[in-house]
Amino acid sequence: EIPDKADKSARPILIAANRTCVNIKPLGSGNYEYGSASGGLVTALNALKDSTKLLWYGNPGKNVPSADLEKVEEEIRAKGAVPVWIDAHLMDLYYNKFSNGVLWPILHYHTDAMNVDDRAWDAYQKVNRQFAQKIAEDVEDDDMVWIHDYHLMLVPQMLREEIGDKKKNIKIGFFLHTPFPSSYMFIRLPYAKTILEGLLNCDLIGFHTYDYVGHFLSSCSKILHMTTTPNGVQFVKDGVKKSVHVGAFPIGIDPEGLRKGMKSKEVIERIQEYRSSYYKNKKVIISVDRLDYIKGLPHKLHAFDMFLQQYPEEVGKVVLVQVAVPSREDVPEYNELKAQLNQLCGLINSKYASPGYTPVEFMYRSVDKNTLLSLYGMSDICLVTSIRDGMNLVSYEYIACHEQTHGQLVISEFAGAAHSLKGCITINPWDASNCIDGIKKALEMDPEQKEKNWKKMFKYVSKYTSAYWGQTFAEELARIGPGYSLPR
Ligand code: GDG
Repeated sequence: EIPDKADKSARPILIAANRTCVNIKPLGSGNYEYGSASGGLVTALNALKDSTKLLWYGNPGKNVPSADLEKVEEEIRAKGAVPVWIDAHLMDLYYNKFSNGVLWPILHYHTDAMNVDDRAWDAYQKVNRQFAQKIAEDVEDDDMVWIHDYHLMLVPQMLREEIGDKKKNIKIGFFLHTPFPSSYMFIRLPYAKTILEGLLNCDLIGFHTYDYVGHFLSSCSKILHMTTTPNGVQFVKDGVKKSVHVGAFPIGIDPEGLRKGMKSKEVIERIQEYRSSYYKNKKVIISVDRLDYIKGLPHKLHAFDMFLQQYPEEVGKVVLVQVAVPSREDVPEYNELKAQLNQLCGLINSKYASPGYTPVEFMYRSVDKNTLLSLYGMSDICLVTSIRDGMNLVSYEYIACHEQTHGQLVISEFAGAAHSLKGCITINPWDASNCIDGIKKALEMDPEQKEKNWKKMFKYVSKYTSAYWGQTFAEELARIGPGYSLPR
């Protein structure tokens, strides 16, 4: 049974993620403002918070002087979070250099961007140890600990080490928000064996899709020579038989929240304004991505360029609106990509623009929620060209916002979401002519077919929500106990 929130004495589920759900902002003279962090994981776990108490470990964004540490920690704890303070230099090595400079590229098959560096690996281990120590201070018998994402892959093992045999039946779950690559790719990582062995201290490991589950299991069998079954790994450690459950838990969104947002006066008026002015008599393709090489932005721009070249009658009629959210600006590859995209947009716009028509509207910034909903709502097609993407929530959100208009989704087969959504148009972003056909098909689709497609996609998005995801993972973790047994 997962702990019931209504029961005041119930223990919370301990959550660990790089960033915690509370942000702090120093106001000077020892005063701080506390806000809630935003992002996919916060939204997804907020749904679980309705039924269960959570205590969320992570870095709150800003460090505070040592004199304020105790007071600030108390304030943050009162909001259901626990700060893990990470020194700025260590943070750069652990976050920018290792998590985003080594792990992120290899998990997305992008080894060209993988810069292996032992100092960064050392920092990664230190920060994971800090998380483990902080959690170990609070954890109690029978607690459930749910660790998130590639930043914290050593925490399960380190937490077991920190707890030793002091606490009993602690259950540890881990969820990876990225893809897990094929074993032939993962083995290129010099620390592959240590990371896999670390993860196998969990009771339950979850991925977005069955493909990723399969890749993880084959890494365990090929790299660690372990016996696997379709839903787990069995092995003997220090003479004790262990079993780790591995499964697919596809993440979702909060469609109800988005539908409500779409009914707000501001969003309705903005959509009307967009459609009756800037985009009057035009077809709009919307794309919303963090500016990241996994999102295939150059591939998209190249395909759109080819589309306008192949169909000159569409020049002046079809607009690509790309929101590119600044991301990881301290990692060199991201700045190089930004320069490349500016250049590509310039080339396309200089080729096809005319007074009143800019083929690519490229916005390098994040937008507020109502703007995002208005952009989703006013557009005819959502185009996702990720070259790898764990799931891709933008595609789900777009569907949830098109109840009246049945906008179509053209999505890369390399995004996890393409495999769950029946009714989308899948494309290979490496194949420009295939992307062009996908865009054309979506633009020319008749209204009945559009409605049929949309209904299938909406059915999925409405059922497999973020609440469903959080609940099923937590229930599964609760069900598989008693926890991972310690060597005796
Ligand atoms: C990782 C994995 C996996 C984006 N721009 C704005 C904005 N957003 C919101 C979207 C959406 C979220 O950010 C992006 O989620 P995605 O899933 O599309 O992509 P990643 O950021 O790469 O997420 C991914 C996910 O984790 C969850 O496991 O699906 O594969 O890479 O919710 O709406 N929100 C606002 N303004 C923006 O400008 N308000």
